[in-house]
Amino acid sequence: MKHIVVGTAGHIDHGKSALVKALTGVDPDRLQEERNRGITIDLGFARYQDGKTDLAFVDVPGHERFVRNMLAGASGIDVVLLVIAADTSVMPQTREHLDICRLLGVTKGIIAITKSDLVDEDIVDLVRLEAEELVAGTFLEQARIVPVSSRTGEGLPRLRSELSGVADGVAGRPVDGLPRLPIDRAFTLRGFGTVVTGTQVSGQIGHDTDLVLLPSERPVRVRGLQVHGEPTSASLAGQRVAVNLGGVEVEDLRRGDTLTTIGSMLPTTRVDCQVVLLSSARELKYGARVRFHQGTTEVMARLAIGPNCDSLEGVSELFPATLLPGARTFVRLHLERPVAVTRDDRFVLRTYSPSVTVAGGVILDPHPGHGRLRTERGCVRLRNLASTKKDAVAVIVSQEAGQGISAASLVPRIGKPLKLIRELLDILIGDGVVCQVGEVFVTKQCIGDVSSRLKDMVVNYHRDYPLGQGLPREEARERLTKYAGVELFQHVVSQLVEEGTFASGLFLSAAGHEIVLTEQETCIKQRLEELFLSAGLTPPELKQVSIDEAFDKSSVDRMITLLVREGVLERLSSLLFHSAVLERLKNDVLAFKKNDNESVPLEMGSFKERFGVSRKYAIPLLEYLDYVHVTRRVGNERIVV
Ligand SMILES: Nc1nc2c(ncn2[C@@H]2O[C@H](COP(=O)(O)OP(=O)(O)OP(=O)(O)O)[C@@H](O)[C@H]2O)c(=O)[nH]1
Ligand SMILES: [Mg+2]
Repeated sequence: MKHIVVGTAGHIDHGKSALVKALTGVDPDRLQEERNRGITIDLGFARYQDGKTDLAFVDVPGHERFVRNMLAGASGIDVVLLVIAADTSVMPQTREHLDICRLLGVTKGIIAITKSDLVDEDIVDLVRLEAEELVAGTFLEQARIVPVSSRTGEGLPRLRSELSGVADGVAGRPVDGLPRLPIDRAFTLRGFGTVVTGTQVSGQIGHDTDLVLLPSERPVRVRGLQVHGEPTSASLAGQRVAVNLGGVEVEDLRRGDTLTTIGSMLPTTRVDCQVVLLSSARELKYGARVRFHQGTTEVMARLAIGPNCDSLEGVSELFPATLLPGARTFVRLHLERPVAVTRDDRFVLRTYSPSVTVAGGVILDPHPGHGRLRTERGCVRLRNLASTKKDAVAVIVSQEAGQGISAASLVPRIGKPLKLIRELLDILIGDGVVCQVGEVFVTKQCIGDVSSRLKDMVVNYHRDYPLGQGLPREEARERLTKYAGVELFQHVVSQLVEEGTFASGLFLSAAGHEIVLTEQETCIKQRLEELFLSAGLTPPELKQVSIDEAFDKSSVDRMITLLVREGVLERLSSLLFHSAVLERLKNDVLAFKKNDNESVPLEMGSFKERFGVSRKYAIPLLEYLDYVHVTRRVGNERIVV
């Protein structure tokens, strides 16, 4: 069974509801108020089957005050049934509804000239001409025009057959997309609880699926499902769906909410998009407050105008101050309430007051950040976003810079399932544009940028600290926080070590970097070594180290640091010893043991006496011997082990 959603469109009182009733046998005007007043206020639903096709009808109100309801119904339809009454012909909402269908990207439809029983054939022909003129240049240009009378039934069989013909040409929607149902109605059904309905935009929703309501991000569970009025275990894209929900009260739901799976979409208050202003509309100024209609949502928005989509000539044209009729322009919409939208979503803009449909567009990035729009860079970004999905992924990855972005986080940005995102990332990796670093993806350019920053930092370090052993990793990472997340930083360091640019080690230093000493420094170093060697176990205190008045203190200190780093000198608490001296001490102490393997006691007193040192030296030296496992403390005693 093929499922098609047909939406009515047309001016008030032109016979839309009567036609739906004549076709389906069901009166779509279900509200008492609608029946009393004889007008449609809110969406109505009906259906009939024709062979293997199930046609679901969404009947919309024609009254100009209820265009917002019309918009909620028109989103998600496959075919529009544009209704024009033979006795009054084309009227304002005929035009507005047609504009809306165009802006929402509806591609198929039929024109019904209703109330044909009220006029003679000449008038029908005149209305046909006016209809043709109206739809010239639109998606309905080639549409069939069928005169009908809901009162006499004339023309209905032909209309049914034309509808089936159009339905045959409707391509099935992909069911492997993200599950998504914009809610157009929510009510309580006795014995069931909360029920919501809508036209499913994409994907599949199954029984017992855990879903999330957006923008509230409230988790809910599917307790039951109906498609076109029949119970089912799963609903698919393109179907009219009723979902019995667990975990939510009807008061917590409203038209415009979206039902989707966790992680598929995120609420947003800022979107970058491409819009086109209707040729019939007045220009829209920068900052204008407009009504944003997407799916079944309506929210107020402010317009920030970006670059013109098409023109490259002249800066004033590239960054227009107003949206001009007919022009395609990139804009950023600042929404006054969070909504669940994603890339490729079509929307309609209406002026605030009076409410008139003026523009439509498509979303390019549902989470654009704060990057500038009206710059050359902003322009390049938007053009790439408007290009292929692959280019859009590359733009978003580059926007996340050194922090990178995971494949899962790209899902709500691109509005496509993880599998497709991974495929796009693989292509970008193959193209050499993007790299995977741990869990995240970053552009190759960004890696190159971090890498050259790091190399510069190390070069500068060696210049500023010629005797330094290298830039501490942690310091480098902190200084690069703005440019690289932890994962990227580690990646770049390993890469630089691997390719032989950096030496491996705790500190970051250029491979092959050698410490070059001045003649004076070499001399100081040598003299220091001699001094500590000859001082043996009783070296001078650090403060008192003096080799020659001629040498400045800081050079001496630097050479001491260098000798310590090279392992020539060893620091034992506040004293420095030559390593050869300590080595000799170790051997001398071990020699106490002679040949037997028994432990020999070693007391402070005997140590002082044997090595001729005072307590000041004996304490650190004995602790050192413990440390290197030559001696061991047992209670208050110390033994040679
Ligand atoms: N003579 C005649 N009257 C019709 C026909 N179709 C509708 N009507 C009458 O036209 C009036 C309006 O019809 P509706 O079907 O409610 O019009 P609508 O387009 O749904 O109006 P809204 O939903 O309010 O925009 C009703 O009184 C209908 O009985 C028709 O084919 N012939
Ligand atoms: Mg109606």
